[in-house]
Amino acid sequence: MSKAFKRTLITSALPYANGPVHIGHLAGVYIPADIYARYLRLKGEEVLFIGGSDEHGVPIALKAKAEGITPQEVVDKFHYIIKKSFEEFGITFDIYSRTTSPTHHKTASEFFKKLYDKGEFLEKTSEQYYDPTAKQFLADRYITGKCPHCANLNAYGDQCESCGTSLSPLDLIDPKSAISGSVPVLKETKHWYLPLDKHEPWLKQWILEEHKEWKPNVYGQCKSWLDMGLQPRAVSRDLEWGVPVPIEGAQGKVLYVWFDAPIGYISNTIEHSPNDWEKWWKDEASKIVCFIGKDNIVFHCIVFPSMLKAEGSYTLPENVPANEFLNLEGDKISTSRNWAVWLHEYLEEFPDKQDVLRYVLTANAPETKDNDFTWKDFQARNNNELVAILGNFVNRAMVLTHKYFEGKVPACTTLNDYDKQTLQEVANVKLNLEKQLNQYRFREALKEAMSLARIGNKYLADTEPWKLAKTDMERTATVMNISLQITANLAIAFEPFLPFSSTKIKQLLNKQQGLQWANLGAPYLLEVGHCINEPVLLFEKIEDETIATQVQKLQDKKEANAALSHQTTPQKPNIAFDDFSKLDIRVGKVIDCQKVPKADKLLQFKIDDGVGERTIVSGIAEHYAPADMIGRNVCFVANLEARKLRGIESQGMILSAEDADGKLVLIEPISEVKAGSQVI
Ligand code: B3M
Ligand code: ZN
Repeated sequence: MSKAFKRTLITSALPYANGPVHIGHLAGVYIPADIYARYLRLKGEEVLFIGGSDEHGVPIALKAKAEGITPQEVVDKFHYIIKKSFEEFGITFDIYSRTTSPTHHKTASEFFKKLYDKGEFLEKTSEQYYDPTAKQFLADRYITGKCPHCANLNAYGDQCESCGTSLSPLDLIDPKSAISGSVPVLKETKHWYLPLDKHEPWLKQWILEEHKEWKPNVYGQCKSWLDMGLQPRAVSRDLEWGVPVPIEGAQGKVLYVWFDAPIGYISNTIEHSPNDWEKWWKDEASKIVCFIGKDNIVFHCIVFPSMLKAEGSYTLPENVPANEFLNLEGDKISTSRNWAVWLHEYLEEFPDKQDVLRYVLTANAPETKDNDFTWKDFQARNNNELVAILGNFVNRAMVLTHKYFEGKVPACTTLNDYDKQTLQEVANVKLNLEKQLNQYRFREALKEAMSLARIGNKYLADTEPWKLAKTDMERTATVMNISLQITANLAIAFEPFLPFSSTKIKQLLNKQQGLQWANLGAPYLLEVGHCINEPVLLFEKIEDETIATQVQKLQDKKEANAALSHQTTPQKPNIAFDDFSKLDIRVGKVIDCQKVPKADKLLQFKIDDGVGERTIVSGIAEHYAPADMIGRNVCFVANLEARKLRGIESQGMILSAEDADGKLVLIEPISEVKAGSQVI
């Protein structure tokens, strides 16, 4: 922990370029990484902050196939959308590149080759599913079938997205190739494996003994992997899309996406600093910190370090501050179910409110456990914290200075004990803030920054300069000087968290220089006589209607999802009782039933409706045999306008229930009732 480092390399997980980024990405990885990078830069430290898109892997290839475009077209589309979102939210990557870049292909390829030449891989032949029609091996994701746990018919060979169970392709019932639909066969194929079992002893020492300071969620997950014992992991795949395996006889094989993606951190460093990239990766004095989400822990703490160790010339990560997951209104965020608040959509609805989201996602960050984002909490934190505490204090300091001192910083003459105590509290914030930031506790750190605004508010409330100004201008001047010094301190303290607001405070104060981290806590940031600008509100209240709109939008998404997955059809809008009473539903007895010629779905019924016979054509031929219908009591809409189906006039509609899979079941009274009885 107490190692002295000269510089810090910050990496953040490379998001898959198969969809835009959402609040979960921001909260879990990019905001904490950005806060850390900004903090270190503000301290004047040497920092390199690496980002980029992860553009390989089966889901991208699969998406391309489904949309009839190339994988390159898929990633081209999303790479730029993602990159733009990050820029808009002020994520200060020094480079945001991509794993389809030539530099990355070269770097990943050479990395593999070096390990291969050093004999660091095992070569193994095993049986894997092969599509005889498409003539290719099938990655786990390319095989679908019935889930053995929940009977979902569209489970993948690696996971059932319906019940969340991890699967292997051999678990699937009735497997099918997602490429051709044909039944796959088992066939032998050769792959290269990283023998993690061989790396286990040093990994245990390195993580369990030497990195006890890692966050408990990270340490705990590593420990349980290590306790279970590690197995060799394949680092190649039979696939067209990716970095080709750079050895003879490996046609049709690429590096496994989880082998090439972390090398992306290295490639992007090379792309950024081609001449001195090695100082970031190969000098013990560089501290490497990897920000990721919890599903990536094993790859960053066990697989990637083993790759680096096997290569031999790299430094290992010093810390991997992984976050847990952020849920949305009580449900897991999901790209495929469109259950997310997308960053580009947020900005359309809340233009210029990047900092509000940055604030809420930090204050509620899933640092130690999964957390929930709700629009109500978003509103409450904006209105009760940003507006009422931070914005309110800054505004009062500005307005009162204009009111009593024509917008000039007044002189601070004599400090009384209360002033001194307040300034001491202001000075104390720095240490507390640093302590939290150094331990990657960004929620707590944000609370510390906020405590500075609370100190300011309390100071104004206790000293009441609006009353003092009536009798004692000298004292008023001191109070306003101190209040403005606190405002300048806020610009520093919030810079890592709320960069846009920090810039605004600096503009309000008309002060761009001298607000580095080193000065945080100082009571002399603004010199006497300095002119400040006109007050402008930093934050605005978010009204109930705005929040109701967002909640409704999510509700609509939920209903659309339910309709899509056939789980429940969304309920139709309410109708008046009068509308309902217009329906005349009756019980009828089936006298005769025939198939309608040349119509697969239709049955022609003859029904005793209590007063006579009527003909009704119904689309249930796939569910019932005509002979089984005779003598049954059915319910039918009696007053539906007659219409012709296949030339037969249908005088009503027979009612049935439809289940999630489209199966139709006739509605029948539970005991005998006279034909013609009304259903009420
Ligand atoms: N693309 C998974 C993810 O986005 C993966 C991270 C790669 S980091 C090297 O969660
Ligand atoms: Zn399942």
